[in-house]
Amino acid sequence: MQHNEHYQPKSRTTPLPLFDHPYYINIDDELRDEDLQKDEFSEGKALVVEMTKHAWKGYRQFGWDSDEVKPLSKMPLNMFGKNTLLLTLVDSLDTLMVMGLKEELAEAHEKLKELNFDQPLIISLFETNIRVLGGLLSAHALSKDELYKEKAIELGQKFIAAFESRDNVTHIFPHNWLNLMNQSYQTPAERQSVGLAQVGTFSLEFGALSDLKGDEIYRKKAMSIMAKIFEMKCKHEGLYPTAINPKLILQEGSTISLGADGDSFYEYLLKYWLQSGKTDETHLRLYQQAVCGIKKYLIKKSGNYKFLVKLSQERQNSEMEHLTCFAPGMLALGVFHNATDTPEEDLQLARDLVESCYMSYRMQPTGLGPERFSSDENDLFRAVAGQEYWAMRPKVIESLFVLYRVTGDAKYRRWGYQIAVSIDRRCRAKDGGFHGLKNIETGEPKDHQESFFLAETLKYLFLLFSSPKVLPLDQWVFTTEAHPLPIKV
Ligand code: DMJ
Repeated sequence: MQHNEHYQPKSRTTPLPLFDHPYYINIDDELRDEDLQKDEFSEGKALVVEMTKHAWKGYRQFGWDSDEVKPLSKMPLNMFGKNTLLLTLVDSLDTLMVMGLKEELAEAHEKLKELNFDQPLIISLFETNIRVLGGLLSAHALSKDELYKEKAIELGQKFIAAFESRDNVTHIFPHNWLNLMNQSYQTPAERQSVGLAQVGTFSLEFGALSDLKGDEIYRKKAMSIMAKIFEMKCKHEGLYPTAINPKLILQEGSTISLGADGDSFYEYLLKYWLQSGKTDETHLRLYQQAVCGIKKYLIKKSGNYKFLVKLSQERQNSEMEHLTCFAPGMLALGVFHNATDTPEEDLQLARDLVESCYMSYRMQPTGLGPERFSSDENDLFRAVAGQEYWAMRPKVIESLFVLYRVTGDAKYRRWGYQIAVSIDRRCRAKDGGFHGLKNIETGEPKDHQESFFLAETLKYLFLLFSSPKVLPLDQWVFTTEAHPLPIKV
């Protein structure tokens, strides 16, 4: 069967049994635990390196002067209007370095010299911070190449305007929309509230930029945002509403989630403590509280599985988001670094949650999971209506990577390999690049290769199959866009 032919799923009232669909890749029997548990799993690495070259080729051929690529129609795509920040190129630098793809890296380095931040481009501060600033900082940390440092400092300079309004009044929560010609923009909705993850995901990048530049201004900005959020009296033990009222008024029944709008705020509590060389006790304490809150309010048990769901109007929702699948990795990383005094419980929870995330892939005809899946006992792992798409996100693979590093359990590499093969078979565009899926049951393609597919999805797969000595977890901390930054000693 050709990869773009559409599979017609049987109608089903019960979950699809494993192995019962034409695309299922039966590699379980072919892979032995002894092979998977070798220092590196070379078969997996070789597959992912080839996939990365193919993804790069698609961008190189059809998206080179732009942010991303539509690999099926072979057209470029820009994220913020007409101009470009070369998103895929910058997001991929450290992936190319880690995989040793020298030719690709050399052409990226050359092209980067053309990147100009003095353009009338209205950018999302959040996205540009995690993808571009994070990408440059990490590329510099890995290579010590001055070009990456210069570009990071140049971009950081632009960010300061987001903390000022048009009349130059400084404020704590930055505007998300920023004109790179040094003007901040605030939408009416942003005046009402700011997204928790949107404003709470600067600490790692701004901390690293301050160290690089020898100027504390960035760290101070990030820390003052966090301090402001920490002032809120949270009703749910360490958990904050996903929409923060700038006056810090806690609204009854607000949504609490480790999915969209909440996720990386919690991730950065733990990771900023790590980046600080485990000196920032406030971030650690708040991470510990958040873990208690997660266990108390957000875990739902259904059949033999556990789910991390969201709370709306004080009630648990019955869906789990793909985005939330970063959380098992976060919990396991906390265990690795002795962040809480309940390591066994946390690791078991991480294991249970990552299994549900994996099952959300495994139960689909394409082997790739939906954006949101059901935790209802009669409907376990089924895609929620309207959420049947696979957006090329890394979150499940990211957690498999951390879980493998922390436990050495072969099954996490096995599951990752199944996913890698599914991506390769279902999402490869013939002449270069990979695409997402509009529907994980029918396999209908979405003509878009996300920059984070190279930055995160492929990098985490590669690291899952690599020796744990590559970017060891006690020396590097990964930003929410999977850009490794050094941990202070
Ligand atoms: C990435 O840009 C980052 O992982 C971010 O934290 C959330 N969205 C995408 C991938 O899902």
